[in-house]
Amino acid sequence: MGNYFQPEIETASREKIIEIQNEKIVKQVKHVYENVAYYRNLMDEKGVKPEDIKTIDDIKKLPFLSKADLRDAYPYGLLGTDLKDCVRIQSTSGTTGRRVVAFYTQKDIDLWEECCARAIVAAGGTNEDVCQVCYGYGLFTGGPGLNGGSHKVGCLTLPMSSGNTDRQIQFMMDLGSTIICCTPSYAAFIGESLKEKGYKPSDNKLKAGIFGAEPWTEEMRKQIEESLGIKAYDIYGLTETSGPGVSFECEEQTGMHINEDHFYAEIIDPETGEVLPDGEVGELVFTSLDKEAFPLLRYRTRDLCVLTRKPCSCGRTHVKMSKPKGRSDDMLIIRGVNVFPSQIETVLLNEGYAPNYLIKVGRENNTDTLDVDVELLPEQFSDKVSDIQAKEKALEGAMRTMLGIGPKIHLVPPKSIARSEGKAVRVIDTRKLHD
Ligand code: DLL
Repeated sequence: MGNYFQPEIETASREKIIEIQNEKIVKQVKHVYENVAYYRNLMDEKGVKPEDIKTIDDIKKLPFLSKADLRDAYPYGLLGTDLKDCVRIQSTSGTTGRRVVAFYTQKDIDLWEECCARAIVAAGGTNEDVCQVCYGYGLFTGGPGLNGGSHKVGCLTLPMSSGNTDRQIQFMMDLGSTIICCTPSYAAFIGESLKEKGYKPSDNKLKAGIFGAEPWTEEMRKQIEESLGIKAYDIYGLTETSGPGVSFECEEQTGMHINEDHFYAEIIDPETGEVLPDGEVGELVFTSLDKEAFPLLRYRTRDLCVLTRKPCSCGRTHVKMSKPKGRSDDMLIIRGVNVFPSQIETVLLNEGYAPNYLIKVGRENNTDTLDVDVELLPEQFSDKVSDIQAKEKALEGAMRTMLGIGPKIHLVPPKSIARSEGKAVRVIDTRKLHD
């Protein structure tokens, strides 16, 4: 049995959870129908009235919301309260062509921070910890969310934000940080920088890391755990539903517990919209059960994963989601074959390379091309061309086995691929420019 931030709810019986969800969904649908004209219209088009929603199972009757709806309704169209009741916005970077602006009342922020506090406690956090938050602060939800959670747990919080890695390391060492929160790619970079400065993993006081905001593989977890000397926990969330803390890993690390008292999760077939049973891979859909200012119902995340309700040794009863395999829109279709960047990462780390790579997809003579730049570690570097070529061939073979198609591998010198301080950019797909 672990420690919990809110034991009554985190270990509540299934009956109790369903009772809470039944009660909240009725209230929430009424709130949305009365206050969000955009969604009221979608419900009217579907012929669904708030009275039709009597239990959480009735949620299937409601229409979905998608990124396209968010774009259409930008900026105020999905607001559920008066602006005077909102105290903050957060937003996404908009790098994938979408800019989401989410609104929060004070209550929304309190509940969000509680979700992050649950994640920190699940990773072993207490008020004796020093929690270094190096997710970006500002519009991105990572910094503010974990910062708020860390305060609620009572940790000494270091609001570092991302970047300035020398300063991160200095504070980590001087103030004895015990928990670090950042993207997994930045954690890998911090590990690399520590080593370069001559520190061993045992030289720092870190015990746990809370990493998310981008897909990362089990191989990457192992690599980070070794380089920092910690246990690495996954955390998931998205701006549309609040930010980090929608779900988080406990010590069992077999999936992330979804905070089911606040977020109702469904898995659907992305093609047909049909709800799939536990255990099947599909698109994750969330309903915010109690958000006031930005109350999205049946929001399609595009993240692909699996739900499981197997009992967990940590004592938490909330449903677990698997690590997202990637977003359905991150999946590359190359010469008809589905390729996830995470598969490429798995091969690279298994073959002894560092997680510094860049996937380049293009089109030549109407055929898709797949090239991967892979950075050599200093000890792998050789100035003999034949050595490098042999390594490239070996890696191409391993990739072909995993992916079903063979990419062209280019081994590049140490330090030649840009490091990430936030969400790593791992793929450049120039086909899109010509489509
Ligand atoms: O990335 C919120 C967050 C901040 C989560 C810090 C965890 C830690 P967005 O920028 O809106 O919000 O991006 C959300 O990132 O739909 C997933 O595709 C991806 N994502 C988030 N967490 C994970 C994770 C934040 N643990 C999008 N594993 C989501 C894989 C993740 N993908």
